[in-house]
Amino acid sequence: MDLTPSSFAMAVDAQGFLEPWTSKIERRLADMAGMYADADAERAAIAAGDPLVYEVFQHDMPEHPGELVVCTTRLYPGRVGDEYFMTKGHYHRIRERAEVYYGLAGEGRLVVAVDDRTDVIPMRPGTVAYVAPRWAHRTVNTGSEPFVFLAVYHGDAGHDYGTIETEGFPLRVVERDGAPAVVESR
Ligand code: S6P
Ligand code: ZN
Repeated sequence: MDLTPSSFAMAVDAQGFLEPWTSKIERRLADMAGMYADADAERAAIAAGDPLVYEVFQHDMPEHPGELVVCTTRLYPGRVGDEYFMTKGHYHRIRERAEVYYGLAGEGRLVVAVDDRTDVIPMRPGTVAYVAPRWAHRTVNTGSEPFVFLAVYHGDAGHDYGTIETEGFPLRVVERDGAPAVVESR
């Protein structure tokens, strides 16, 4: 592995299109089936066309702790029942790996959890959010436009989705009387 990579520049626009990117992830609702509280609404939305929930453009780097991966997420507006579109959410596989998010467009929430602690961080363009080591993190689009943000994390961090798939997140962000509200997961 080349541990002395070239220094270089990337470009990102306000819609989160990153150049150059080396991998792209598209997640449709069926790719995260079982994560929304309203299973009937989730099934109906998948049957009705399985909407694109989010895309990630990433510039991959060697899996080395000294490297930094840069990526952008475009999380589309929408709901499943009363629950806003969200990312799957994950822990980093190496738990002691932090991450920085920078809001580019739209509005949303960064929901974080560790042990019995939780926090919900509002994000809008210009917000710099710090995800501390060990905290699970998930983003939620509470607006009517794509919620777009840039993320930077260590090359060796990896992703643990399985723990969230099994245990879920302790909080959900839902629409109540036309506004976002945070409720405990049952
Ligand atoms: C990576 C970082 C983000 C997410 C992306 C999608 O560590 O936290 O780039 O990967 O927002 O979310 P998820 O939970 O499907 O990876
Ligand atoms: Zn992460």
